[in-house]
Amino acid sequence: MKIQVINGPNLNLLGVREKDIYGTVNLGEIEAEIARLAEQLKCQVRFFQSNHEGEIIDCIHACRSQVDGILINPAAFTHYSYAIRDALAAVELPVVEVHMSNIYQRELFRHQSVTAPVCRGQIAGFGVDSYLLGLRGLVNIINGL
Ligand code: CA2
Repeated sequence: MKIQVINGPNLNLLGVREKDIYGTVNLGEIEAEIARLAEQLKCQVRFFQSNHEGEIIDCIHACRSQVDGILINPAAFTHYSYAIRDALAAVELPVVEVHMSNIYQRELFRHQSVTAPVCRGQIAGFGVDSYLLGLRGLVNIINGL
């Protein structure tokens, strides 16, 4: 089983700034935790991060016929990128959306996710655990559980 993990804009700055909201862990450390869990769950994970909408869309397109599911934190694109939403819908793969922060506790503009309706589920508010819970959920979906 192969899973593509996608992280959107500014997540490369995790652990460097805004530590009060997102904690002190950096993206490399999050990816290492995901990789550790993936090994336990016997799936292969590959990682992609970009600050550019088009690159994220290209990555989603490349998932077709290459992976079994997508775990994505679209970051701020969550709230307005119809292009990423369309790309996720087009590949017809199970997608789980994750957010480190509880977007529903924050500014009003973060309460809307335009991408969540084309995902199988969304997990928000558990910090790094959002990724780990999301991965477990995605693997279960792929296994038909
Ligand atoms: O809670 C999440 O995971 C978010 O997807 C993070 C996004 C935000 O736009 C979403 O509303 C919720 C932002 C990630 C930016 O991360 C930074 C990290 C350090 C310094 C600046 C930004």
